[in-house]
Amino acid sequence: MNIKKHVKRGLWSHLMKSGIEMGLASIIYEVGVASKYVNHAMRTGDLGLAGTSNLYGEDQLALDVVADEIIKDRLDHTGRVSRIISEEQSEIIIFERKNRKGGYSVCYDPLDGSSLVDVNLSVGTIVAIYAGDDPLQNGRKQVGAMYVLYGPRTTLVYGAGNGVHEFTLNNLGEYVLTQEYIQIREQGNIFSPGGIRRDYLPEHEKIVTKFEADGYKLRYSGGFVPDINQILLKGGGLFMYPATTTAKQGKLRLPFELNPMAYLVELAGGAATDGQKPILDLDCNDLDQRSPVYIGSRKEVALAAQFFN
Ligand code: P6P
Repeated sequence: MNIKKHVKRGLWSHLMKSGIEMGLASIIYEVGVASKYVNHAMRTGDLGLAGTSNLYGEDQLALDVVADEIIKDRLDHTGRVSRIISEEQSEIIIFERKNRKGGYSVCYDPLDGSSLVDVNLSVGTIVAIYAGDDPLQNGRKQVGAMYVLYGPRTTLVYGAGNGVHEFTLNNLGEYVLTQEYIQIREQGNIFSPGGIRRDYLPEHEKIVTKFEADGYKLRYSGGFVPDINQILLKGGGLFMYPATTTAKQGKLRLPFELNPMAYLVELAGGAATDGQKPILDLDCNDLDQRSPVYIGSRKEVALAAQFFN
């Protein structure tokens, strides 16, 4: 039996063959290690409240806090990360420099959409990686980004300048390559409207009406990671979370939700804007900076932009 065709390429082997710098590879790999513990905690642990709240005044689930601690610990373990921003932390965390040459900074959302876990819907970890000691950089400066989707299958998607690749966690606890050089179609057939219709501003109201009139299917799970993953892997489309009358800057955070997903979507041939300007060109000045977002297939992002001009 030719064993080779049954042994798929693992995450570390793929990272090594990709030629990316060892420190960056170890960060991506260690987030993969952390995700296995997060995955386990989610499927076996207590989902109660942690009795604390984050920067946004949101009650932290025990799972949010556990996921944040696990990922923070693994990033520290790499010895190559000097500063991190986490959705669960209220300030930039600095790791003392243990002879860390060529450090990286990481922005991450440990468990985006975590409140969906207790109704058994999919959630995810989102990570942006920068060279140097500043995690609040313009998204275009990212050297890599990734997400882990905890769904019926646990999958890890990463990009570091040379394609976007998907790995699936197998029963042996290994991430094995399942899709390589993922490309988003120029045009799709699904759309995620975001927000609450009564709060829409006129431009977004017209965009949503247009996509409905053109027969796009509405797909919106309440989880950014599964919704983006569907667009990335199932033929394109458009995810939106708009500015509204109650949230002029929208809801999603630039450092650890929008920048990493915009990096991956652009690397896969898609686009991501705030309605007009590319997400990756927005200056990132605050941990809790938000922006409206239109992200997915180039044709649909361009169509939405027409309503803002
Ligand atoms: P809404 C989850 O809380 C999240 O940050 C994203 O994962 C998701 O896309 C969005 O908020 C959903 O927001 O207002 O529809 O519940």
